[in-house]
Amino acid sequence: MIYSVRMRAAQGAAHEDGGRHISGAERLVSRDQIGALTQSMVERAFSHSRGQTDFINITVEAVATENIRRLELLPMTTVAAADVSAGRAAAKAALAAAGVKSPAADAGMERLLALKDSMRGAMLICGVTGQRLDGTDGRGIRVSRMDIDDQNRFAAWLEKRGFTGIHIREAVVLATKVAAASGVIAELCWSDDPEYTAGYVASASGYMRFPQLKPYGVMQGGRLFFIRPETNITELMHYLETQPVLVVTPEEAE
Ligand code: PML
Ligand code: MG
Ligand code: MG
Ligand code: MG
Repeated sequence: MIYSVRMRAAQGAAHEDGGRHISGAERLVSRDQIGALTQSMVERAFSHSRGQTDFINITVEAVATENIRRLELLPMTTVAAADVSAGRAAAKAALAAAGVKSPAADAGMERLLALKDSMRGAMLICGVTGQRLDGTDGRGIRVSRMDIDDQNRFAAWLEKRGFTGIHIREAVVLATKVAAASGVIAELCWSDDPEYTAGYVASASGYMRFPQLKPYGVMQGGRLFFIRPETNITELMHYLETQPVLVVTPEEAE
C-alpha cells in the first residue's frame, strides 16, 4: 500500500480561516516511511524562511496502487538571463513558444505580481484571454498526490547535472504532473520563498529554469497554469488534486 502524505503550514490561522501560507509538501510513500517523513515535514514547516508557522496540517491517506499513473520526468534546461526583467522577458518568450497568447501571458504575470502574499495553490488562467478560470480566489488549486519513484536516485541524477536543492526536486515533479494534464498549455512559476529567486516555464516539451524571476527578499510568488479555452475545468481540477502520479527517474545513459 502507498500513502499520500501532505503538509500545509500557515501563520495567524488555518489557511481556510485566512492564515498566511508558509509552506507545503507532497509525498507518496510506503507505510514504514511515514513516521520519519511526518517528523521532517513538521521541522521543515517550523524552520521556514517565509515566517513562523502556528498552524500545521498533515494528512496521511492510503492511495490505491492500481490508480497510480507513471510519468516520464520532463527534460530540464537552464536559461541564463542578466537580471529579473531579462528573466521575465525570456519566460514570456518560452510561454509564447509553448502556445500561450501574449495578452494571456501578460495578464497572468500581472496577477502574480499583484499578489499581496503567496497562495496555497495555483491559478488556472485562460491561455488565450488571461481570464482566471478556477474561481478559488486566494486559495488556488493545490497539486497533490505526486512524488518521484526513487528519492535518492533522483537527487543523485539531478546533482550530476548541477541541479541542487529541494526546490528544484519538488518543482520538477509537480511540473511533470501538471504538464501531462489534458488542457494545460504551460505553467509559469516563481518561488514564494524570499531567498529563492528562481522560477520556470514548463510544458509537455520540457522544464525551462530561469535563475532570476523575482528580486531577492520578495515573498510574492506562485504558480499559473495556462489552460486551453475548451478545457473541462472540473475534470482538470480533479486530475490535479487527486490523480496519484509517480514520476520516473531517468535511466543514466552510460
Ligand atoms: C517553490 O517551491 O517555492 C517554487 C520553486 C521553483 C523552483 C525553480 C527551480 O529552481 O527550478
Ligand atoms: Mg507545494
Ligand atoms: Mg510551495
Ligand atoms: Mg515555497
